[in-house]
Amino acid sequence: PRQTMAEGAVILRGFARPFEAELIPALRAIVKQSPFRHLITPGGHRMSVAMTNCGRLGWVSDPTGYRYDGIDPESGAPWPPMPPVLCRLASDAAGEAGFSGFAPEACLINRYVPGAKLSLHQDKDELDFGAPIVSVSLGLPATFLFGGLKRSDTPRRYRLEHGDVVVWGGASRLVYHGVAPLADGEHGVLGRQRINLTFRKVR
Ligand code: MD5
Ligand code: FE
Repeated sequence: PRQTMAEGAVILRGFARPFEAELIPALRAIVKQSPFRHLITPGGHRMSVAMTNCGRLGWVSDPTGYRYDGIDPESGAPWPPMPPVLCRLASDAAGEAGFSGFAPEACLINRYVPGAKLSLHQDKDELDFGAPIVSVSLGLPATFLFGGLKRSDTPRRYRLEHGDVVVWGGASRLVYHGVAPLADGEHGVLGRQRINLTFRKVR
């Protein structure tokens, strides 16, 4: 079942479920090589969401700014390569939403524990706004906040559950968005956390 949030923003409910058996072991292997860490924003705040990456480029934040980098600053080595199952999931979902041929360069992996949140922001560190962003929700459900092109636009709230995939393209690519503080709970497969995968073409 497909639901439209706005022009260019499509929720594919449960789209990742058929990939789950392959997806979760692949994520465990990535996190072994490049563990989750809490990044510091340029403003000096420690993010409540923990992050890691896979693929040729990874998103990092430190007191000097935000950027995409081929090297994990913690290990000094390249990020783990993107496993084929992740690439296939992202490309199939993009195709389903009308963006055929999506080949992600970066996969940011966000981990939310109860109470963790992501404040309203725009994703604008990429050079190619023509490409969509594909987001995969796993584990505990979250309340996603979908605002407008101004920070002051009141966001609408959407519940995103295990296996839901959202494709953001076109007109909604630069919308302010965030995640409300995660409610406590226990997920059958992932336990007390939400994992979100965000696939992007960067340049
Ligand atoms: C999350 N992550 O649930 C979200 C999923 C991030 C982030 O926001 O930057 O890591 S991606 C949601 C998203 C991406 C691009 C555009 C829009 C939403 N949007 O226009 O609403 O951890
Ligand atoms: Fe974002």
